[in-house]
Amino acid sequence: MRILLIKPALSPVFFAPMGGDPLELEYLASAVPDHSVEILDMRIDGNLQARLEKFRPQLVGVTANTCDVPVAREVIREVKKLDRGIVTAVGGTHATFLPEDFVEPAFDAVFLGMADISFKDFVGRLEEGKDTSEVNNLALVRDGRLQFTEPKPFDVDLDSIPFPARHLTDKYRGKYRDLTGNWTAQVMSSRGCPFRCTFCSCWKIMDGKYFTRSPESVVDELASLGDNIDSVQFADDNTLHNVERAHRLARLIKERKIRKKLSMYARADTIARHPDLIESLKEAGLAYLTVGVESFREDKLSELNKRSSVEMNNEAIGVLRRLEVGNSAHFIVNPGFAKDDFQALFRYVCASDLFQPTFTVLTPLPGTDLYRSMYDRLVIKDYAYFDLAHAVLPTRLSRKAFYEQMVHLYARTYSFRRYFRSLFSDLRSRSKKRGDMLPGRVDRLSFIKLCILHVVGFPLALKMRRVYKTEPLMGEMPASGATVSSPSAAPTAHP
Ligand code: B12
Ligand code: SF4
Repeated sequence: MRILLIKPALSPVFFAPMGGDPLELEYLASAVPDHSVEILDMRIDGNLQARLEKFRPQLVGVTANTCDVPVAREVIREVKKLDRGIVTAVGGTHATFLPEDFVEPAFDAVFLGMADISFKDFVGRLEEGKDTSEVNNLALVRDGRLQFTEPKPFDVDLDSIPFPARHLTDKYRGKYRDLTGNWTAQVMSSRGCPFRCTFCSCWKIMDGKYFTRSPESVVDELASLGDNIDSVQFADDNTLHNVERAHRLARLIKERKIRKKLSMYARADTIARHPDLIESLKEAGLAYLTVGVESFREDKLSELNKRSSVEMNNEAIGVLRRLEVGNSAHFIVNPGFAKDDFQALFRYVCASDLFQPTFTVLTPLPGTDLYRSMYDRLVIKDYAYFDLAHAVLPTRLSRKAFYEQMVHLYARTYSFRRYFRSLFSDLRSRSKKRGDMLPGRVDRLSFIKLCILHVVGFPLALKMRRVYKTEPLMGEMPASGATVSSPSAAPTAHP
């Protein structure tokens, strides 16, 4: 069977830069090795028509996060327009939580949750001309409604899943770069997370369970990556939760002399409690840790059910600084922020010597507890805006002032003034030759990179400053026509 798997283009309102390779599609392709599969990454190659005409697929699948939904729907409509006989499918986070958003004639099947097994079964049955309603974890679009198949909880040994079919995206590899320009690959070493943060859908996708691969299997995969790949991003929700496993992973990477720049997600409490683990990972190539600091206020951390504390966050930041591990602290900006809150956040960033923080806007993503509790307060219901950069909830400041504060926060955080100040204080501390001298700011960007960031960031800042003018606030028709479904109407992936 000829199968085309599509990563949709970024929506025109999206702010963040393009990420890495479409790991979900590489995994799906590896689940059906006996079929002819192609991957079209429309973030890079927009010529869908040409690919459809050349490859003549019998099955087309598209993946979609919530912010991709409007574009993904357009893609599938175009496919069906060309040939109604092509079977179409959608999967990914959004499909898992709100499958009813794909009830339209262009879609044939919606995949719920992890699809490593269900996709293989689906393709097998299609090939044999059998009814696909026997396949688990599907919502089939029939006669304008969803027909759910038997749900089956994910209980797969991750080591038994074949490595992702990366050869299918090799043609794009030069475009998959990390923030410092290295060629990257994504590697999944675990799925799910045992924590229960209210704003996060990761734990919901896996029904609250945490699955891990053995360090041996992960290291085998790392070793299989070509020399052209310098950097590896762990596409996990919580890479280091099992500390013993993480220690073993670090040991094996060193033993097998694998030299890649590694970047991972980690919780602050794990970093604070296990500095020895971070040290060992650093020796193994850990170059960058993304840390969910989320807030500088205790009450907000507990509101988000983060099960961490400001003290823990501070300790983690201290560990990373002492061990000289590059990091990005993630903060959540609440749409209810007043000017003072923005200022307090900036002061915390400065006091903690954070040089590459990321600020995202609190967004009720489908599937999260927040979505259920905040649904009625949404002021933007166009999915394209669920990219964590737009405020889809009401802002306390005027919307113009809110985005100005966001731009201001980024501008001050990444300012030349901060750069030179910290450089100067490093030099001063060095010249004093103090015995307890702290290492320099490891996450401080080089001057050249900071200049590039300013050049790239300038148009983005302008766009953000003006975004309030074009936002589809409630009461107006969203441009994309793909709007939020109510949580009560939403069947869960595993009812
Ligand atoms: C790594 C990662 C990234 C990477 C790249 C991911 C990629 N592959 O391109 C980067 C850093 C670039 C990224 C960016 C973003 N991300 Co992200 N990311 C993740 C993370 C941690 C892992 C994703 C992953 O690769 N998992 C491993 C693969 C194998 O699993 P999978 O993606 O679930 O795919 C399986 C199934 O879903 C299914 N499936 C998926 N697609 C399809 C398609 C078909 C046809 C079929 C049959 C099946 C199927 O089969 C796959 C194999 O079992 C997830 C968390 C999570 N648990 O999903 C968040 C997550 C997906 N990201 C999220 C968000 C919000 C974003 C951003 C908007 C953040 C931002 N502002 O930059 C952007 C969106 C970019 C975009 N336009 O799509 C949210 C999405 C929530 C939502 N409802 O939209 C998640 C769930 C995290 C969260 N906060 O809850 N992300
Ligand atoms: S935010 Fe992080 S710690 Fe919290 S549930 Fe999601 S992945 Fe786990």
